[in-house]
Amino acid sequence: MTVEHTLSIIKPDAVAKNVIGKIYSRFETNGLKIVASRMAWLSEQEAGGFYVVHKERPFFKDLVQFMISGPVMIQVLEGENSIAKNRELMGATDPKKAEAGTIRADFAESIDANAVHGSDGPDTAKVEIAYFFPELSVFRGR
Ligand code: IDP
Ligand code: MG
Repeated sequence: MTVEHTLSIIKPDAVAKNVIGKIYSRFETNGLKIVASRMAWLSEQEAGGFYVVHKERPFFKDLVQFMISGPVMIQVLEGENSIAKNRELMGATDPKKAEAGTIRADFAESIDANAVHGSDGPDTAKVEIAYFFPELSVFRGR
């Protein structure tokens, strides 16, 4: 297995709930290392650019408004199989369908406010890491 990097975001709902540390602890106890991080209050343009793949979806406008409703914590996670591992720890997009013990089951309220983002594959991980950490070429999926 190869060491991968993936982009994770703790969304405004989870930051407001004061559970950054609890979510970081899930990463750390499951073999994912935080190798870059920064807190940011995204602009509409930054959030819209990040979610551009969802531009035509009916929920796009609400998603962007939610993502700019407060600060977010953005991190690069490193580890074997980290992309799939992080998705597993996150749980299903809709917290009501997320497995018990996952981040979304434990910390999220709804499909709109669902606590975390995680890259869904090697290509998106590469693009998303470069989007928020353009200076860290070492983490661009190599
Ligand atoms: P993911 O975050 O689990 O990868 P995506 O399908 O990539 O899910 O959707 C991105 C984000 O858009 C979700 O995390 C969620 O916040 C929001 N979203 C997805 N589907 C819906 C929906 O049907 N209604 C409202 N918001 C949605
Ligand atoms: Mg996604």
